[in-house]
Amino acid sequence: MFSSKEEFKEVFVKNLESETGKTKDQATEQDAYRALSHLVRERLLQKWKETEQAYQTSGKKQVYYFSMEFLMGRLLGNNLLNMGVLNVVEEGLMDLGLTLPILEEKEADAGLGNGGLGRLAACFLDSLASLRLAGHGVGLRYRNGMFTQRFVNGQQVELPDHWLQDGYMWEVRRDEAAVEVQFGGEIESYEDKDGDLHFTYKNSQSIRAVPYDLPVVGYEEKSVNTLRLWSAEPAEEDLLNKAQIEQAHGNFIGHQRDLEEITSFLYPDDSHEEGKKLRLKQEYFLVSAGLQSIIAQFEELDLPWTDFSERVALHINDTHPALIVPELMRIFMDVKGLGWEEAWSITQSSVSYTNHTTLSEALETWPVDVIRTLVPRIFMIIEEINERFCQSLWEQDPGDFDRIAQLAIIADGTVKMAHLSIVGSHSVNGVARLHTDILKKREMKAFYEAFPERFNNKTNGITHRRWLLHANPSLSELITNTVGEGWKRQPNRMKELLAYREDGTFLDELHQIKQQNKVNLAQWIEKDHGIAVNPDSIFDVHIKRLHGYKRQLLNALHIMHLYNELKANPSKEMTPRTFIFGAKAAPGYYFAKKVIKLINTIAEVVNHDPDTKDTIKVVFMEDYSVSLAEKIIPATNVSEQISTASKEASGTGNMKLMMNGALTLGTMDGANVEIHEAVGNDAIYTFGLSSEEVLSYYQTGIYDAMEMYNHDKRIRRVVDQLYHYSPFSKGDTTFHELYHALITHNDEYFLLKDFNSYVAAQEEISHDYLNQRKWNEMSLLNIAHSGAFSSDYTIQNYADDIWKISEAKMLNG
Ligand code: 26V
Repeated sequence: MFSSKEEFKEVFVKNLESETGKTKDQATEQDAYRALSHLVRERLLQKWKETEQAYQTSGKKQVYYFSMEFLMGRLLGNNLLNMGVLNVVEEGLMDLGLTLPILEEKEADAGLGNGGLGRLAACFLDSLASLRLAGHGVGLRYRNGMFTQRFVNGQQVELPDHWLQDGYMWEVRRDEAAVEVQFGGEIESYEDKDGDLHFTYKNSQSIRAVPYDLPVVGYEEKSVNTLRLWSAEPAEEDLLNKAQIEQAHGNFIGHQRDLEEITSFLYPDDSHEEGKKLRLKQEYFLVSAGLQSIIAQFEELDLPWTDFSERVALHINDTHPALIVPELMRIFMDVKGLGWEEAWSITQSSVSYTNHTTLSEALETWPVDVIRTLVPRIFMIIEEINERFCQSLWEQDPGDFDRIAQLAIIADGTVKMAHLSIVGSHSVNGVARLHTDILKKREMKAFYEAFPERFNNKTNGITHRRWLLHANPSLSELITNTVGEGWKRQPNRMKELLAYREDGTFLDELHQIKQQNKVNLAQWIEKDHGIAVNPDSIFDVHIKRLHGYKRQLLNALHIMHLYNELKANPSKEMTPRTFIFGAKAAPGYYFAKKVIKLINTIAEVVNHDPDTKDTIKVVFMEDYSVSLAEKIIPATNVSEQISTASKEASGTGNMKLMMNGALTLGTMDGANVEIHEAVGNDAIYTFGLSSEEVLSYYQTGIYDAMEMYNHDKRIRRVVDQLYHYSPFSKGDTTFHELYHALITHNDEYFLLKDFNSYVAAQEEISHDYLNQRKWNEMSLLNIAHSGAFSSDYTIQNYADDIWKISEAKMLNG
């Protein structure tokens, strides 16, 4: 579109003026953002169409990644980058007195996800498009994304996220592709003249599902894939039958609102199963609408149903879209007239499933009654799947009732969504080596023994385009100047940087870049939070959802400990630190909210105490999001990945921070294990119990938190500061729950057990940081080895092993 800066400027100004009716100088930054996005969007439309045609005509298999969450963040900057026009645009805008980053800030951050699972889905879309793989996202267009977080009095307050308020530039509504989804009612069956049973709905409620498509631009604009987000609206026939509805429901508007409610908000808790009917409605709505449109597309090819799984792969991101299995069966049997056996074989060979957590409280189960009333036909099919599955287990092992009870899909009046997902698919994967091992050896052992060939590992990854090229342009430039352009397409080639590990000039440059990023973040913190932080201090960063197992409280206890040490001896030598937090707590997660309050309280105390304020600073950044992460990560020295071993399935923030030259301070959990292996023992700080030890403590129940408290003065001091009078509690009972979690409830996440080894690792960091040469070298090792964690490799592995898809050739080269 813009082969030169001058051309860009001309088109841009013309666009801006004709769109707004203002002169260039009258236009606001918001106007400029919109005009620029419009230009980009126009150009994309063409490429998008070409990609779609190429996929259809090439006869290649297409993957549909079903996910309740896509945490996309902002798109303008990334689109410009992937289209290869970032520099031209940036320079052109500069000539016009505008700065691209400021315009980028005008875009709403599409926060349609909670955390790791949703952001992973977004990284995967970026990799699919960049590898020219025909893979698309299928999700929901929540009118309210992840809530906006504010702190009032140090406490989290949630505000709705009206991200669509000013209109969203990147979506295209596709009325022509709308479908209807049925809920409730009764099922009637009848036999046809051949004696075949048929099922029809009576009195069901029909809801219109309208897709909004977002273009997903691949690097160098090789292909433009699609993220299709479904929105719930009243069905057309409802509008025609207004009078009848008024009679039946009393209130037409209210009834319409009920229907639209399905896509009104994202459930904001990713750690506790909610069990709300509306959530199940969302899940079925996603699955049914998504499948209907995929099947309609397949039918355009005029192929026999037996070819379905050669043309279509359906992936379920965690169990949330698990109803894909019975819904596909329903469509094949009730609508397309296939028999059970055939429908089942196609279903199983099309569907694959990723597990993202072993936390039992997050595993989905639905009461039988809820499913039966909401989607009666689906429930019948689940029952039949269960029946046949249990029968097959019996045939394999007659008389082993225990095994059947353990593996059954329906048990104790609930449907186990993980079991349904495993039984209905041909592939089950975990998201890091350790996680997959735990699934095989423990959580899903019986399933693994029954179907070993289904289980495989796919360690998570992150897109180096957003998290390095876009978020950290100066580091990217240094890498390119040092090893050439190759790493952009083959991120593993960042390893070529290893040749510079003893090159003083290179290490200095690396240091300068980190330093400048820290200065930039410090300015942001000062502006946004009114806190002055020292860019020469260690930037120690803990950014992720707030959860007991992620142990933000352990970090907080360590800061309290440092405070105590400094107060006892104000002249104590201590490397200055800035502790930076970003985290949202689920609105109903009482403990997590208390941890936020505690950290904000600690910040108040240490940031103002004359004995500590020049050595330690604490900043809890409000409203953590994708775009905030992009600001923090390039400026980080220490990456806190301190989950209780065995609990964090993978983690992906660990990879983003590593890629930007931070050193990991972590437990041997999730993908930390693989990061440790990649960088070697000397460029990472590990501490704490191993996953084996943790799991064995849970089994034996011999851990005694009270003993840790009784026998360790430092531990007792910080724990007591939560309960008794202290600068933090001020004699209040605010933090009593935290004390109880640690002592009365025996410290479920082993904070006290790991406290000393954590403090020791932190001391080592403080010591090592003083040797800047050594630190920079370790930082380099992390960057150099981070390419292995690009989601391009992860996606290539999914494509080869699970989906069996290969690169599509575009029409025009
Ligand atoms: C559960 C629920 C329960 C019902 C309400 C909404 C909701 C939303 C999400 C979840 C599942 C959360 C599982 C999850 O996010 N796992 C994370 O997945 C990351 C990507 O694989 C991984 O890096 C993290 O370690 C893992 O915790």
